[in-house]
Amino acid sequence: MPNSKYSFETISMIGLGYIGLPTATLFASRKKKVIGVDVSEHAVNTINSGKIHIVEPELDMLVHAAVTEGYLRATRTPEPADAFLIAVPTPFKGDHKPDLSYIESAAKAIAPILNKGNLVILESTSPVGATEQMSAWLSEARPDLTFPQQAGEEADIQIAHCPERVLPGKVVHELVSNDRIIGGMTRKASEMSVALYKIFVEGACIVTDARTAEMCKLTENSFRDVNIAFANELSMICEKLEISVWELVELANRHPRVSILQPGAGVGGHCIAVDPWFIVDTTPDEARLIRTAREVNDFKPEWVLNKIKAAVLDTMATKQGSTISDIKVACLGLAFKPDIDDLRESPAVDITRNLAALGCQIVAVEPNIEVLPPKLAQANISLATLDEAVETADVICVLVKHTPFIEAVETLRQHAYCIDSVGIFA
Ligand code: SAJ
Repeated sequence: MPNSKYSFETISMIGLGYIGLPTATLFASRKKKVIGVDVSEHAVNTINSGKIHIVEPELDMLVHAAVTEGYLRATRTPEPADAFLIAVPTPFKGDHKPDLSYIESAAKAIAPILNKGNLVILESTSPVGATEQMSAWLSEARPDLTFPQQAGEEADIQIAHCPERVLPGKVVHELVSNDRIIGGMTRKASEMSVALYKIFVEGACIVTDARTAEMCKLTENSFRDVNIAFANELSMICEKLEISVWELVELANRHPRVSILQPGAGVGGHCIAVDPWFIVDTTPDEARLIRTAREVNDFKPEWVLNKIKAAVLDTMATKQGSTISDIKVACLGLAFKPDIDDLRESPAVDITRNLAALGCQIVAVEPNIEVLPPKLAQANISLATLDEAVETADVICVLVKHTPFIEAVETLRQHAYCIDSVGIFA
């Protein structure tokens, strides 16, 4: 039950992306007045017309209802509210150092309209200490108000870190049902945050401090990264030893306390390939396993590319008088994981682009998109159907385990040269 000590009539979400928009919409679906803020005019206009600018199951209907019923409105300029949630990107810079500039901009944008009694929650995945840093930025901008670092429980503005932890493709369901880590800078901030999330969260809201909450989110994604790296390393070992890694993983997982993940073409997306670096950056001497796992996973696309290159050279050798531009390679899958349309930081996109740079003809098959992304818009790459690709390609490489590829496994099996980086034949 929501804590009746605190009431939130107006909630503002800063950042209307993959996390911010679904979160804002769920508050609105519980009949709260929600003001969504985003720097993108396109995002703001799309949302205000009741549509969405991202792809996420179920979200379109919810946004449409929230906007037409008048509970959700988007704007580029922040407005006063009872609670502010910040869900902006936290990428890293070239040297793997976290880039907190979006958090800084968001803090500076809301500082002028903060009122005594407000709650500010940082949801963006952040390095340990970022919530305190955000509070310091707010305090600098508003010397007339007190913040937890000065006034603790009595502060005018309460601050917390409550990381999002939902799986792309299942965001709406997981936002409601997953347990939530609530890291207040004070006990009061945690209490207020629990009351706020309980408006729509059905999972448990577990209270800790802000630094532990920050580390918890980084730990979850590092855990997955390290485990995927183990699977990827095994795949490279098995290749040398002429053992099927897929069979090996299946057999080892028959042990009651073994649960190995799946090797693939590498780790993509905006989360798992980024967040472990935040731990490495703060504790470089201690985070040896976490760093190595990142390196193993970052190397995997190069390893897959080398396998495909070898197949291309082999094929050239069998086709008398052919040059590299005569060889057609079918790249099956471009998304960063199965059955989604998201190509962000996708190893499959990088492999495809690097293959094209060799000079071969590429037919890319990605059932979840209609046009090639700008990164792949070049003369020797075309988008094709699976049937076209299988019919014409000299070499096929399966880069993503999309369902339509699994369904076509028997056809793929008959092709003379098919490189399987995701275990489609297992
Ligand atoms: N992958 C493998 N083998 C596997 C599992 C995944 O190679 O066995 C690859 C995928 O193909 C993909 C990458 O790893 O390229 C990441 O995919 P994912 O499904 O593991 O994770 P994301 O990035 O979609 O979402 C993760 C989730 N974190 C955890 O599962 C610990 C999600 O709960 C987080 O909210 C999200 O990161 C985030 O926003 O941080």
